[in-house]
Amino acid sequence: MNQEPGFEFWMPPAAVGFAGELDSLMVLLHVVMLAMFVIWGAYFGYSLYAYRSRPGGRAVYHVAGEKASFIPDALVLAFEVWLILGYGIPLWAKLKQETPPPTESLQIRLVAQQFAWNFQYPGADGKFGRREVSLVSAGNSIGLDESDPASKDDILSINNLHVPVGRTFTLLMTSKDVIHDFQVNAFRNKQDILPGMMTTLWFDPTVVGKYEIGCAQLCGLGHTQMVGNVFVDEPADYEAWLKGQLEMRIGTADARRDLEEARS
Ligand SMILES: [Cu+2]
Repeated sequence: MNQEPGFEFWMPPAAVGFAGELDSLMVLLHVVMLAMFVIWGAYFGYSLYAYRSRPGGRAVYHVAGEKASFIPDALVLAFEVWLILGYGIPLWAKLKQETPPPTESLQIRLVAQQFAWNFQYPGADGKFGRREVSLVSAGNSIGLDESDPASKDDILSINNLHVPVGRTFTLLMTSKDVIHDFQVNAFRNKQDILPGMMTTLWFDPTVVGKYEIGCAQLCGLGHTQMVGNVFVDEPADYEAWLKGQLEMRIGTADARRDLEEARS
C-alpha cells in the first residue's frame, strides 16, 4: 500500500493511465488563466495610473492615427476554441463515449445500494449470472439466481473491488434504490449510477495500491458511510484473491444446501 494520506499541494496522486492527459488540461487551464489575470491586471493598473485625473486634463476618446488591436482578443479566442474542440471534447469522448470492448477490458458489474457497493465478477465463463429482484434478501444482496449455470462461478464482493494492475477494466453499473455515484480520486473519472439503467466507467490502473471509493451523490442518511476500497493488485495477488473468493462462495453455497437438505 503505497498511498500516504496527507497534504497535497496540487492534484491528488493518480493511479490510472489517462490521468496525465486530464491533469495536463487542469495545469494548462490554470497556468493560462493565471497569466491572463496577471497581464490584464498589470495593464489595468498601468492605465489607472497613466490616465489618472489631472488638473486641466480632458478625456480623449479618439487619438488621430491610432487603431484598436484585435490581436490579444483573437489569441484568447483561438486558445479557447482549441481548448474546447481540440482538447476537451476529444478527451471527454475518449473517457465517456469510447468504452473499451469487452474483449479488451475486464468486465465487472456494480450494483449500488443504500449504503454499499456490490461487485459481481463473471468468473471463468465470462458470463454474469442472472439477477432477479424477487431473490434479493439479506444473504443475497444483488438477487443472484443460483440456479443459473452462468452464476456458478461468479464472485461477489461487498465494498471491496480488486483489479489487476496494468489491465483495463469496465464497471457496468446500476442501482437498487436511489442515484449513487462512483468516485475514486486517484482514478479521476466518476459517474452517476441510476436505478433501472446501466451506466459504465472504465479505468486503466497503473499503480498498485489501495484507494478509497466514495459515493459522490447525496443518497440518504448513510451517504457518508458509503465507503469502499479499490485494491489495485499485482496480477498474481489478484488471481489468488479471486480463487479465495470463489472457494468461499462455493463453501457457503454447499453449507446452505446441506442445511436445507437436513431441514427437509
Ligand atoms: Cu450513495
